[in-house]
Amino acid sequence: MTEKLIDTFTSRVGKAEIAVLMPIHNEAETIEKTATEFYDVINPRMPAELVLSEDGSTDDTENVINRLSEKIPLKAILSTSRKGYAGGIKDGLKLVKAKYVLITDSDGQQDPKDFWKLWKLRKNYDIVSGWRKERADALYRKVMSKIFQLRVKRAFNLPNLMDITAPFKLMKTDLAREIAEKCKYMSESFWNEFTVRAHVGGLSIEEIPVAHRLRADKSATRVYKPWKIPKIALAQLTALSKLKLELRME
Ligand SMILES: Nc1nc2c(ncn2[C@@H]2O[C@H](COP(=O)(O)OP(=O)(O)O)[C@@H](O)[C@H]2O)c(=O)[nH]1
Ligand SMILES: [Mg+2]
Repeated sequence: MTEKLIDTFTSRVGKAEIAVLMPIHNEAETIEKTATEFYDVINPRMPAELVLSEDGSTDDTENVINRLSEKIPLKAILSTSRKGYAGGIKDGLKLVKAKYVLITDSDGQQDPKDFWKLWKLRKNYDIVSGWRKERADALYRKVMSKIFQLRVKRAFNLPNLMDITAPFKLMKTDLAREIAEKCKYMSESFWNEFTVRAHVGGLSIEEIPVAHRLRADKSATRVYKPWKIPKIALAQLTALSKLKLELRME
């Protein structure tokens, strides 16, 4: 695996209170638009440390990020081998210097304007999470997600959260790092494991309704391809058992 770091942020901006971290895999069509949209929405009011965590892309993503780093200040980690969603987030968090981090998908499904709704509440809760009230995903994807979230909620006695896996979460960076480092079973269902560990650790979680849009390139999910569903479902159930076992043993 070869890894490359880009940093046009530190010399041009230096410091920021908020970082926006995006995991990226094969997003050549979307990443420029998504990152620029976040930059344009947050930057007029305060500097934002954009951190792009890319791995394993086989399209033009790397070149797009290289070019983008000349246009807007950002940090990026680019890796030739795929780390999975969880791996991308964990490695991206290592680059973050800001006190708070918004972790959001890079495919344009989240609306950057919703950031301000979460930001207002950052001091009231440990984690502020965007609830996709009207989720713009394929039906099979929504059903699968709902069923697994219900199982997770039941298994760990979680409060009645509406959208555990919402990929739009704001929290202190130290906290994000601490919980993410513990997550080891659910790579693709990362937010399920993350939320369970946060709950077990006694953290407060608040959900705020946010918009959810079609992918910016109108393509399908990078992770939950229909033909991968049986394998993913099995992996999720195995991971759930392992997590149960670990947390019961503590
Ligand atoms: N770094 C990294 N990001 C990934 C990986 N797989 C998916 N992503 C990113 O994670 C986000 C969610 O993926 P997506 O396919 O949209 O999943 P869905 O929205 O849950 O259906 C997107 O921004 C992807 O680019 C991966 O292996 N590594
Ligand atoms: Mg998506």
